[in-house]
Amino acid sequence: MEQTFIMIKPDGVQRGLVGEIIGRFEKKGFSLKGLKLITVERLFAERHYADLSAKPFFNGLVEYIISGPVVAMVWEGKNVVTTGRKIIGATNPADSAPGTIRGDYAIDIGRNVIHGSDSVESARKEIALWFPEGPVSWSSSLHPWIYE
Ligand code: FUP
Repeated sequence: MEQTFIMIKPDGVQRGLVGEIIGRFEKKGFSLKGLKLITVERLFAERHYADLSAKPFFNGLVEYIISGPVVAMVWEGKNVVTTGRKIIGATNPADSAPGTIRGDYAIDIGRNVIHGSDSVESARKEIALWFPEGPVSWSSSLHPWIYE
């Protein structure tokens, strides 16, 4: 089953949005397979965002990510990468639809509350980086009520 890496950024943690965000993924029917509250170091944040290292906003982005604890998670389910991105909403909250996490809780692109992997391949890399010990292996007893 497909997995994705979801991170509640420092603003989401500071603003008390952790429960709300986890609830949205849970209520959708996805399964939580990894979860930790962690403050990462600069080099780690730079590795996570390595693809963006040439962008003018890179340093500010890294400063933001290391400014406080984040909640790192692995979520599993059918099409969870694409559907997770839909639940999160467009990168710039000015364009995120109401009903999405960024659409409901964010205003500025540099404080957009949450990260979600943009492809199955990125998810694989990000899960390996953030969860070197591997996700937790368990099976939800709700599966027959969620999948036909
Ligand atoms: P996303 O996949 O939605 O997280 O978007 P990107 O990978 O393009 O960007 C990663 C993060 O960089 C965004 F969540 C916010 C930040 N960013 C800026 O601060 N300014 C920009 O112009 C673009 C992105």
